Amino acid sequence: MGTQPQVSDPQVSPEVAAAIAEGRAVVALESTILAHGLPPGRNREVAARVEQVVRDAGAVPATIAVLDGRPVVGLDDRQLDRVCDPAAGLVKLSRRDLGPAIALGRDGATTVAGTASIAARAGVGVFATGGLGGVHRGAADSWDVSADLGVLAETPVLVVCSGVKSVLDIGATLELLETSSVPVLGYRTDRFPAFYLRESEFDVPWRVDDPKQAAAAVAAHRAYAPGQAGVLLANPVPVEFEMDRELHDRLLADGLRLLAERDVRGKDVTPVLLEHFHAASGGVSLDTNEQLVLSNAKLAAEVAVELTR
Ligand code: PSU
Ligand code: MN
Repeated sequence: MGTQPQVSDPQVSPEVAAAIAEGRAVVALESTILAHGLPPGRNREVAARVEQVVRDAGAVPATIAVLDGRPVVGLDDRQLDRVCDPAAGLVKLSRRDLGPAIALGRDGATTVAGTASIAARAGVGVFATGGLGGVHRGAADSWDVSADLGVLAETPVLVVCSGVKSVLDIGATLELLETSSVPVLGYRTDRFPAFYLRESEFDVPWRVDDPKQAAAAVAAHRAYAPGQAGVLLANPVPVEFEMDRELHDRLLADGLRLLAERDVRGKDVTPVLLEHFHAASGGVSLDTNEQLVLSNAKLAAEVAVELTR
């Protein structure tokens, strides 16, 4: 066997590295939502606000991306500018894309799957985002199932999100999470949230009512599924920012039609749908999206703080 080329460790910012070394709370944040989920301008504002919310709750934010082929944990202001600049042309990186992107020295924004993999390697166990990827409608024909699900099953990271979008097959997504032994915790809810809406028609298997309970469940699960213990904490969008159901249903129907008409596939499906929601709702969906991300970041920080006790 020949010698293997050296693969470098992630570049961890000094602030994040110090927090990890001292056992203080750190919250990982993804960059696909910035580069491909929110429009230019707004994305940079959201990036700053989300980090501030994490700080206000007593944790250190670590936004993650791959820049010049180097996974970066804890982007600085200039790196955040770059991720949020459409002219920088970042590609979307799921876990399967990390190897090639690193090897070829590329720039990319990481999905939940990509971010969780890098976070775990850096020793960060709590992660906040907007929505998790899932099983797409019609997956029986298209086989379109987000890698987020498989990665969560194998990666010891808590993902705090507002459930999955109703553009997905929520029932099938929950079934796959059950098969994968990923605990799904509803935060102060008995129903699994549907991103823009506080409730889907599906129940959560477990409910927790404060960050302490959530942290205890994560710690106990980690002890019994070491090394592969992803957990999902599903936090509904704050009630005052929930989308009107009629508007939601109309956007959804139009969005699904658009996908079929344009024959959109693969990694483009989620960004195209998001863009449709933002454009067709005149920005209403953007406010909902921003507020749920802020709420998830705050909760993730609170749970991360509990986990350090
Ligand atoms: N769902 C959202 N907003 C997002 C995403 C999902 O409501 O921005 C992004 C996340 O980065 C997620 C990814 O990990 O899309 C899933 O993409 P795919 O379905 O191609 O696996
Ligand atoms: Mn997909």
